[in-house]
Amino acid sequence: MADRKLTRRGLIAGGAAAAPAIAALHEVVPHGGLHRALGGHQEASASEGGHGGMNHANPGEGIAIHDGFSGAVDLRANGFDPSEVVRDFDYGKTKRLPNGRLLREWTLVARDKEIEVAPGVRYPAWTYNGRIPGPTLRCTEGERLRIRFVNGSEHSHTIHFHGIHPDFMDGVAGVGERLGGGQVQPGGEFTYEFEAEPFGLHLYHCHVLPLAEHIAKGLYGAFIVDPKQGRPDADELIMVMNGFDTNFDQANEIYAVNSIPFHYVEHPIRVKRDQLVRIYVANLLEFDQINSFHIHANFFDYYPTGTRLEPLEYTDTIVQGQGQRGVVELRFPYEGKYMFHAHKTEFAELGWLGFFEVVG
Ligand SMILES: [Cu+2]
Repeated sequence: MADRKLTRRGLIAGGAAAAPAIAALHEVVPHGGLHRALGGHQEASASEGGHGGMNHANPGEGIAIHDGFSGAVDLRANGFDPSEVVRDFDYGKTKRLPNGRLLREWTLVARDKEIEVAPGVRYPAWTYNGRIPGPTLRCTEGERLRIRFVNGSEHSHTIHFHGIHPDFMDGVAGVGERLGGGQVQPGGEFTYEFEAEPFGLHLYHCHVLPLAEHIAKGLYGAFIVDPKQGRPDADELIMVMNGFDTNFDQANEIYAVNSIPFHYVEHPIRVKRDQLVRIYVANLLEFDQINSFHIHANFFDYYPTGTRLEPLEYTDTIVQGQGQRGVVELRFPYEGKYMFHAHKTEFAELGWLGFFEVVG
């Protein structure tokens, strides 16, 4: 379906320009929403009267929780599963330096790779280590960090880390070249090295022009610097809010956390009642002005950028621009299923929607 020229903005705007496209969708999906049409017509016909592949995850009511994609993506072929990504923190390898400090090392490889971003929708992505988001790199403030970047892609890339470091370690095309940094050509490599500071939830992403394309294609990930004293014990989760422009019209047709739309509807994130849950939430979404994060039937403490140990807000909804991120902490006092989604409801209907399953 990736070759189907479906323009979501045109559809939402409605009017004469959108009418032919809407008519075409209705031929394919008689009772379907515009986003269901993205899911492929074979599955869509099976969804008539049954609301697609979602009901089996919610037996009993027979009422759809969303009007989303039918079928499932091939997670094995993609090489990453959002149910694992959500708790996957990459601490790299460490060794003690002669001066007593800890050196922490990773290798990140840029690779061009096709990712099935919704059932039947294959997207020609650019990845770090074959996944989107890239590995969630995790360290502790004050450590020395060394990240070897190997460019196995057919395009030039970099890794630009958020944090505090000298310019030639900033991974920006046109800045670091005098010392071997800057743009890394296909087949080339560069090793970034800097201090882990400040503590908080940060990001890394490619910084080669056109920047929107290099980010939208998938070259980004989360970068957590833990405070020296640590944070209270918790069940920790990473949620990178993102999306995909599957028809290359500079607007997303698909929205998600950790890449696969509605994944956490079909596979709710299981947490324990009364346990502290800490969610690292980052917005890497390209093209849209804002993103947001909302949890149902609960409130949370919010630490913007995670750079202070005192929460700034007690709320149930936050808004983030691209590159903004923060730490969410909460406990679920009741067992059951609790929705979380973008309170940019358009995004929720296009995939940015999931559930916690709270167990005793
Ligand atoms: Cu790039």
